[in-house]
Amino acid sequence: MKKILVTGSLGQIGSELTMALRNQYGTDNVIATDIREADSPVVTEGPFETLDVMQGKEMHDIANKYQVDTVIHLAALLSAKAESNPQLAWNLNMNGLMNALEVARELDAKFFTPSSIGAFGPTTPKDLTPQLTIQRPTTMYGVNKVAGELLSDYYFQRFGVDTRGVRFPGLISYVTEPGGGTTDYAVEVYYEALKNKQYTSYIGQGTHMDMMYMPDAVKAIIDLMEADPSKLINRNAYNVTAMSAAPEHFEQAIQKHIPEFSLDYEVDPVRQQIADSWPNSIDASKAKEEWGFSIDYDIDRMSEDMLEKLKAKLN
Ligand code: AKB
Repeated sequence: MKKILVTGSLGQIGSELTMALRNQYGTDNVIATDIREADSPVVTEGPFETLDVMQGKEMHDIANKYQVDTVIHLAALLSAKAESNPQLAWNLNMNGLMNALEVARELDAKFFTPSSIGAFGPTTPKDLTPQLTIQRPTTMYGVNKVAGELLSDYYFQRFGVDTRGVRFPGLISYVTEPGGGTTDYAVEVYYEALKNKQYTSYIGQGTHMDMMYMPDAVKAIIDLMEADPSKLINRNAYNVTAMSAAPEHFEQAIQKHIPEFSLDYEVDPVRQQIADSWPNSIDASKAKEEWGFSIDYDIDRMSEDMLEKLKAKLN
């Protein structure tokens, strides 16, 4: 990777990935784009262009101007938001992806886009969900993610575009909050623990979902993009995870640092139904085998770091 275009660079993944890529490959070699501008180092400390990913020609013109050799396409609507506006989700998630894949094809660029545990559905085996298994999701986001995995495979097989992807679990970060996902509670809980020592979870007790700390997610993207292409059998997209956790596990991990913290429940039926349709835990063995996926943070290490960094940020 030498000249990298990132879409959705002000989002939850983009704001950290862009800075990590600039550290690794040089500031001028990472062109950040987003539909909006913001007071963020992503905008102020390196090349930045405003871009609506639904405008294919504009995306092509920016990629061509900087002669990019890698496209990292992150702009998308998350699961809960997609459920409240499925038509917009289809337009943004699918047409944005198609435009980005076309840019990669035209410029002969490497390509990454994230899939999600949302690509699984209620008929998928729930525990240690295999890499290759039933994928009949019941959400618009899930439909988009499965179609995205297939479309990325298609661009690889039909046009030889070097497409790669992972199925991310819920991502937890202290830098940028997620917007409109089902797993967002796992970020909110840390903010509320520090601010109010109390959190009301919209996801019910005992509901397990896979989660990962953002530094591990950023590392996974960079490692996968650097991996030897001849080793990649399951390109689009690899199961990756760091932990399978339910709300009470976050409560226990936080209480090790804030003993008076308490958690109660007020379940949101829409997001609970989405969570219930997703796996309890996924099997990341193919990612480990094919490109050496590994993690540094379990729930305890993550909670310690998250609380420390968030405390500094909120003060
Ligand atoms: C969401 O909850 O929509 C995302 C995801 C798991 O893809 N965090």
